[in-house]
Amino acid sequence: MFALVLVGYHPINIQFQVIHHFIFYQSTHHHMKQLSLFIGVMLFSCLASAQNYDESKVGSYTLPKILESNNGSKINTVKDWESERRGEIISLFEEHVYGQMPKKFEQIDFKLKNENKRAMGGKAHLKEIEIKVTNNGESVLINLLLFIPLNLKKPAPAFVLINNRPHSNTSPTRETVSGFWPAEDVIAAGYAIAAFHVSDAAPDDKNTYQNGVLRLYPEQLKADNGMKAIGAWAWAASRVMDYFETDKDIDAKKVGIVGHSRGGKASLWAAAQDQRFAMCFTNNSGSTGAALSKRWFGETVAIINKSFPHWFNNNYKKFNDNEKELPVDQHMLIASIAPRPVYATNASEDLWADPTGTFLAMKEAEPVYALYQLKSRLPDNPPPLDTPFLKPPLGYHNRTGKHDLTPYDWKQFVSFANYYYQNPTKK
Ligand code: GTR
Repeated sequence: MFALVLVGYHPINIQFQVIHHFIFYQSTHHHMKQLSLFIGVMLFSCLASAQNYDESKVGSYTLPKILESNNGSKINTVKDWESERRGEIISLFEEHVYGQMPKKFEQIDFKLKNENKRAMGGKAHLKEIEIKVTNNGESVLINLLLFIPLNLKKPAPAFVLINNRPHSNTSPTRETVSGFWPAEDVIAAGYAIAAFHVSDAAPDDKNTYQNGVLRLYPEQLKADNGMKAIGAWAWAASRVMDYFETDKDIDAKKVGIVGHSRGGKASLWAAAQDQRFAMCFTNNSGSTGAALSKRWFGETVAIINKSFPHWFNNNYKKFNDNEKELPVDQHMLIASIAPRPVYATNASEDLWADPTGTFLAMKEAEPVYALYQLKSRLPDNPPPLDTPFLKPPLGYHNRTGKHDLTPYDWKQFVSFANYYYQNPTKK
């Protein structure tokens, strides 16, 4: 046991050597060997996955230059940005983080499975649509739930949630009403609200994530830069957009994509890839979402890849405990959505998702909005709790409380969208 006590005082490589030495040379009895192997592995994995919650330990880091192309030339204009740098950034994220985004498929069909023209006590029109996409002899079904406000000028602007929580959060009958998707509030504000569940696109499981969109694109599974679950969820969001373009009740030019946590990573990637999304809302999205990875605060690349190997491509694993080599950081993903507005959130009890790193990533995206003459209204430093910044192009708040998506968060999303579209209830 002496060797194990020592472990806590040594740098990680030495720790491993000490554990290894202890396990294989010091313990002679068979059971003792097994026990010490167990303890050693547990200890090693805890140490290897250590996260930092101390701002003073963040240290210095260098972010890749957002306004400089891969060949070193300066990006000074919208034209340079759009013709050169934006595409480079999307390719870097495809190659090293989220994987390729297949754009082609053979067929897409929309079937209205159920509707209620007087849902929510006569306040909304409910539509349940099955989106069937076929490619390569395989099909995937994405079930879309949609409420459209009645008694308002059509077409309606809309919010779509990438739902990564139980289906009961998005009840079509409204027998259960959840703060995660407060559809009544959003309808009352004059917006349509929609949701689809991530499991239709890619089950959120390392053994079965292939059983969805990836059946249509089997080649992706063989490529180190191939799409995985987060990519599949973002791909499905784009198919929802394909549907909206056919529904005369929806203003397809005013669709905001919303996601919480892992869903918020996907909402950013969806909006970056698909410029038809008018706005992006990324709630508590943290590591590989809206937070800077190179700060090494809260959840790290190594931790997320270890816990969720099915979210990001194989190449991303090369950056485990090696964030400094990443040719991108998450401010570039936010910036790739410009000039369209992005709203990011955090929660005070969710240091895992690095509130400060999220705020800083938003700030680091500002120069790209400035190319479009869009002045960010974010303050210079992380704002106090419960103080939303609601004027586009970049919005932010850090809510008191836990890691969650709540009616408070949605209320700010609606206000931010109102600024952008001018309040639809007032039209
Ligand atoms: C956590 C994960 C986060 C976030 C979260 C969630 O376990 O570490 O990156 O995605 O799950 O989706 O709620």
